[in-house]
Amino acid sequence: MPQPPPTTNQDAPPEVVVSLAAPAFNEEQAIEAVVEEWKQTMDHWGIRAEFVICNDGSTDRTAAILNQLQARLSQLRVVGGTQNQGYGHALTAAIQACRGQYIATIDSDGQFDPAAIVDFLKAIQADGADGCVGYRVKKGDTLLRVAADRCLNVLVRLLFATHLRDTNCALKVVRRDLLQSIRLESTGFPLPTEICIKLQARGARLLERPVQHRQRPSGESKLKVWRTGWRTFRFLLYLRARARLYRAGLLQDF
Ligand SMILES: Nc1nc2c(ncn2[C@@H]2O[C@H](COP(=O)(O)OP(=O)(O)OP(=O)(O)O)[C@@H](O)[C@H]2O)c(=O)[nH]1
Ligand SMILES: [Mg+2]
Repeated sequence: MPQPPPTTNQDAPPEVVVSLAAPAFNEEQAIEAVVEEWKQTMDHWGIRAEFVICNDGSTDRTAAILNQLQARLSQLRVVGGTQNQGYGHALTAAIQACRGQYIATIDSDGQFDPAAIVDFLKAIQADGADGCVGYRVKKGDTLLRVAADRCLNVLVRLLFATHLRDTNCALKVVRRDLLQSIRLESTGFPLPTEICIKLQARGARLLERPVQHRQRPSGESKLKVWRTGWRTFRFLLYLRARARLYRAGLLQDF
């Protein structure tokens, strides 16, 4: 069983090893089974975990289901308001509310097997790394989505000289103190990529592990490929400009 690392963070409850941080928007068909799967997996491996979900303005029964789940699962905390502010905004709110030694970012639609988090924690512990990021094998997506992700990874490598294979894979485990200290700006789908770029700029040592990616079991995708692609492109150029100013000493924070 992965043990918590030594921490200097006084406010960290030492008993929580990992906080699963996830956004949820209109996931009424999946959310209960997903949270149950998280709990069963963490219990099976004897890992003390908490689940932090940001639901911002779902128009279906997601909020009601989460309320019922919260009443019987003490590890579950739900954050977020009534106004929908986007994937990145929601995931950042969940990250900021986490209290475990590590934060595992994950989607709430059931596309990722939570057992991968156990695998990541073991790898981090064996290596002493700061975090571990997933790369999706046999991606459960359409050809267009797979192609778009490949283009994104090439672009990120060119602009930021990163060695990482799948920066926009939502599944990552990172030391909480490190992740919470990073200024995250993306309110949309580029957030997992922004996390990788900024961790790398901090000199974080990151491992990579393969993760299975299931097809969305139910509900609807919130990602519109062309719109997201264009917004991601603009955001990466903005980040690149900031990175240059930071390296030139003209910005205090990247
Ligand atoms: N709170 C919140 N969650 C969101 C928002 N947009 C997406 N999500 C959640 O973020 C996760 C990823 O969104 P998806 O639409 O599944 O995106 P994706 O996995 O790239 O797309 P698919 O593979 O088609 O499912 C899911 O758990 C969504 O419920 C949002 O605006 N607010
Ligand atoms: Mg999905």
